[in-house]
Amino acid sequence: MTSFKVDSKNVQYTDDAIISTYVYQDTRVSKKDGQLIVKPIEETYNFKTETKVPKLGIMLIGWGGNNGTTTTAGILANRHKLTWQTRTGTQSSNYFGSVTQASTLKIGVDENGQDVFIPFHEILPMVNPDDIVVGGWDISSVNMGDAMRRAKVLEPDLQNQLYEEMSKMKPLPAPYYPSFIAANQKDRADNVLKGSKQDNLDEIRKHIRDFKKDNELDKVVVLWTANTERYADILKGVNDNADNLLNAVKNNHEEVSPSTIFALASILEKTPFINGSPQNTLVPGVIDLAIRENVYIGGDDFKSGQTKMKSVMVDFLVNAGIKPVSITSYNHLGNNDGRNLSSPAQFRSKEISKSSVVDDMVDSNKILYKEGEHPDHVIVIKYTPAVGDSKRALDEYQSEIFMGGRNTISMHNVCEDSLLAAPIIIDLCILTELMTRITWKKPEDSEFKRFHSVLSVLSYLLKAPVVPEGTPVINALSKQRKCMENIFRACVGLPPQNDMMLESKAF
Ligand code: NAI
Ligand code: DG6
Repeated sequence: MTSFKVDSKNVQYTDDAIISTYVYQDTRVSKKDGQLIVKPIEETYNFKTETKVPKLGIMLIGWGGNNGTTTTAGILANRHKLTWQTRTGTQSSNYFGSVTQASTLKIGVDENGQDVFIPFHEILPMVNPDDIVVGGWDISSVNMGDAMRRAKVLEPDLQNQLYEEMSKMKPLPAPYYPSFIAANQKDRADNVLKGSKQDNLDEIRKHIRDFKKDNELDKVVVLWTANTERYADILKGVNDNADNLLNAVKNNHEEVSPSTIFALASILEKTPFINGSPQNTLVPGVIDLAIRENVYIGGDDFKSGQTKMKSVMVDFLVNAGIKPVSITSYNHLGNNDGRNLSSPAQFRSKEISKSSVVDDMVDSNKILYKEGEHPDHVIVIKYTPAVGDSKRALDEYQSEIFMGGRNTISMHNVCEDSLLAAPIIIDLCILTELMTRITWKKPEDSEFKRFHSVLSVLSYLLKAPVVPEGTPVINALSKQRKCMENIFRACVGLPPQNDMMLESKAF
């Protein structure tokens, strides 16, 4: 159970669930005679959260890469409470950068008018990352100990402490269809599944079943953190719906990518699937199948550094009435991700996912932007081997200010890319698992049901959030966080965080 209890008639705690009644207050807008008619509405929902935390396993595709090894090492280091020596002193394990593990949320105000915060992960019962069993696939056969050394991300003393345990972990073989990732990755591909695409799909399904059984897991989440692929063409009769896509796999169609094979295998095994890279793994046929099988999917592309800043900076500028007219973003990095992205088709996938990240903020302000107007937005990524995983991001925001003036903000951001991504991977898996335990209904319904299969509640962690068809994409970071926080508050019968603080103003 959680460290707090809500004392309200809207919440019921049973032996195995928290059941809440929540009145959703919103406004509906229509237009009449050129005027907006705004109507407050109220809808009552019931939420049920199963409180038994399962034994969770995560299977990472691209396990032997920088993100895969760093995530695994991070979980193990925390589990064993390791400390290690660095140039500047002793460092202990932590989950900094994880919104569930290292951020807090305000639960209320005490009798002295002071805010009371709890760790984010206490709002509802969540899996402790220390307990997660990690496994996965890689087209490279290198064991996880050597793969961690190859990644050159973690301090040598920590690597040495983890090497023995990690070197016993071996990535499962994976499908390698060379046209999807850069030609410069070919040398890594020595752990490859043979046979047709259908054989590969069946084999991966078996891997998921075996992993679950061998580790006595209650649940598994599968997450793609392998190389960025090129976009797959969306073809009528091939990947436009579930049946066509499953047929295309049977026919070994060339436009079915490895990541789509993994997504299909996961969905058919009733296992949630998350895409952490920018390519269009979640083609219409995958989304269709997920809805049909009632399985959660999420994507695309982890939102780690530069884009997180962008979704804060542009939100701030536009909400301050300042008009960004150009955003020019450079990256250079020297890890294997950067090497893969030096190939044009793979760079294009990343360019697409990095380009749409301010659309909702720009579209929200018709005072600053005319219909269809958009800031210039340029994305450049260069491969510079010498900087390794230490990505450098340089951004220039040029904005129009009062009376035609110009304001230029420049940023230079340096950090180890995988140390930003690993906590995001952990959050995505923990939150996805939590969502499998939350159901909802209207008071008049007899049965609780799941949310839409496309998990847009994960948007905070993703650069180009995939959302249910016809629903808005939200990129602004503060809104994305509020959405998560307020949904979880609703599950314990609490109103949304409103920040009005009337109690300290209305004396
Ligand atoms: P990496 O290149 O170090 O690791 C990728 C791994 O995937 C490699 O070990 C490779 O052998 C493996 N791989 C390639 N194709 C595969 C397949 N079909 N099946 C199984 N394994 C396969 O890259 P890194 O740095 O770990 O990044 C992984 C992905 O995450 C990239 O697509 C990157 O763009 C994306 N990403 C990374 C972010 C970060 O901050 N590090 C943020 C956003 C996205
Ligand atoms: C170069 O852009 C490498 C990429 O994998 C990025 O590191 C990744 O997409 C993170 O991007 P961002 O914009 O969230 O920092």
